[in-house]
Amino acid sequence: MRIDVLTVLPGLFDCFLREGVIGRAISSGKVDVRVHNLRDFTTDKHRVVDDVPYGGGPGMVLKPEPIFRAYEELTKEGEKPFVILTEPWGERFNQEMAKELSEKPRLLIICGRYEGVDERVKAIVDREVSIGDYVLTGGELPAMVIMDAVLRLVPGVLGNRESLEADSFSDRGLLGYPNYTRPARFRGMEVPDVLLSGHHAKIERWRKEQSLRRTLERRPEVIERLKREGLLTEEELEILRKIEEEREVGED
Ligand code: JE8
Repeated sequence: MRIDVLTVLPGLFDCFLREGVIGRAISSGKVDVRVHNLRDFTTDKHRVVDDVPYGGGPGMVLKPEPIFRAYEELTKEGEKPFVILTEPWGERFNQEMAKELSEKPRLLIICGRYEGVDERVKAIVDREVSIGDYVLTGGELPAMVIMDAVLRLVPGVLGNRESLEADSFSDRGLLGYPNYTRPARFRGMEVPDVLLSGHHAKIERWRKEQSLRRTLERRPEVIERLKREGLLTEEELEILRKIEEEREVGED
């Protein structure tokens, strides 16, 4: 997979693309990520990328010309990229979108700044994406969030140390189970005995129960949806009945 990123702040991406899982995936050549400075696509001496908004109002708007020039330059060779624009009111990013994007051969992520991009830029955008209902100072962090969630799904990127199988959200939106590692007792807090038992069936059952319990507590709407769509196994339904009975007893 190749990802091109267009931004006025390329330096923000340095550590993200050098460290950790993403850094290793790039250095090993499993993925190709290229960050482009929008100012390199200006033609004036001062490398101007923004201007005041028509109609007045606060702040500045990113001009369309440098973005279109960059798009035309970057799409001269190779496959046409799927173009993403990060902005506060875009389509909400989630695991399903991450999976969909991870299957595309090439992405171009345009990072807005200031008050955003000129509306005419949307003519080259395939999807406007938001990472949540809060306002950030620009589109670069959202671009890194999107790249992190997408690239980890590219085959070969996650090594043996990480695993997709037990991925929370990937399993029908269920939340993950609690994790523990050594020591078995830390400041009076014990690791659950079942995890020390070596009994894999019991451990799997405990983890399933913890995942359902956590999802019921924090995302009850996910449990309701899975029930409605018949996407829970008999074992999971039985566990949920037990949890709900415990809660009723606890409330009496
Ligand atoms: C951005 C953003 C995403 C999210 C993304 C791109 C470009 C006062 N103004 C600040 C209001 C409009 C946005 C201005 C800052 N900004 C924010 C985001 C985002 N994806 N989930 N929150 N914020 C840009 C400029």
